[in-house]
Amino acid sequence: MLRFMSAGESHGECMVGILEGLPAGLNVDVGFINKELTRRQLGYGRGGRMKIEKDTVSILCGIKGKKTLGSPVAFSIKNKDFKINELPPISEPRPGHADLAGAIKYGFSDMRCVLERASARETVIRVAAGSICKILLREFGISIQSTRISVAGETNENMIKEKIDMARKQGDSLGGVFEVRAANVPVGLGSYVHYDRRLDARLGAALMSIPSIKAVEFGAGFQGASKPGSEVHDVILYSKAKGFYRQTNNAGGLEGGMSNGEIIVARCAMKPIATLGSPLPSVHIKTKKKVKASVQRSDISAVEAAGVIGESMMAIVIADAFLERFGSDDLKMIKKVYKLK
Ligand code: EPS
Repeated sequence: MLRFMSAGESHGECMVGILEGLPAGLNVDVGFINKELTRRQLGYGRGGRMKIEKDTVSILCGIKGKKTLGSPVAFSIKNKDFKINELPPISEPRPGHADLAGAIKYGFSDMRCVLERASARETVIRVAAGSICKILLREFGISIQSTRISVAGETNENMIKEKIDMARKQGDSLGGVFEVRAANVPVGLGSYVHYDRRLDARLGAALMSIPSIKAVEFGAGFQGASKPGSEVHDVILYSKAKGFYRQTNNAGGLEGGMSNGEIIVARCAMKPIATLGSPLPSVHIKTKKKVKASVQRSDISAVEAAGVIGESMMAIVIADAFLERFGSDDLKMIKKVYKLK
């Protein structure tokens, strides 16, 4: 089993992660991890923090030379904007953010204590872990990519920029939709035997866990619900060169909780970021008086970056399911088993 955990606050000293369950003998290309971290920082509409940070990973444990040892891999990313103890307290919860529920849950009156960990800064560690999983998956020809489909319902690049500029001027924020695709995934990852083994359930949970994601669909998703079965199910074909394959991919590469060999296609809906330059009404956490929600430095829109995070979450889940199916100790052995599949 591949396990992943992170720790770190947005303005703390650093973000740290542990990825456990990788096979021994995997060559970890730190340059590739750093490229992925840079991709997470990009996209029109990102905020001021991205001008401060230049995220780069330090591998702390689990690697000798450049190769994994089979032991847990630990890594860290420094926060240049390390100032957690100098930042002022926050008493005006932002609608749409973890602020209020988090403060009630943990008994804080200063919501700084919530937002520091609830911040999407944490996703930097997911991308570091996900890129290590991508390195593993590419040994087997599996690749994962994302595209931003729309921002605030708009698909044209220039119009998207205009919408983001307008939102910035008006102190607003914008959500959108991105798609993540995994190609060359072998048949049979996941299982139909229990809810928690289903690959679609595992992918769904991983993608839903990305901050601001409010909906995930696979393949034809919601559209499939309004069509007859004869128009939705993917006809099975066979050729010597391809083996079994499908005429269409409405299932998004997933049938019965398993990969079916077609491209896995997930689409995620991201709500607009909760921090607004022109804040919504709220209630002061102590006085209970009407106030405006707090305004923090933030992004206007981060749909492209969320796509990169989506790739990482997909990579972690697919790597886990892959190791489950083909073995997980020694990369050489896994390659032998994989050839026999
Ligand atoms: C982010 C870091 C944060 C935010 C953003 C994403 O940094 P700061 O709070 O210092 O500006 O820019 O997080 C949010 C929008 C949020 O609501 O949490 C990052 O590294 O991705």
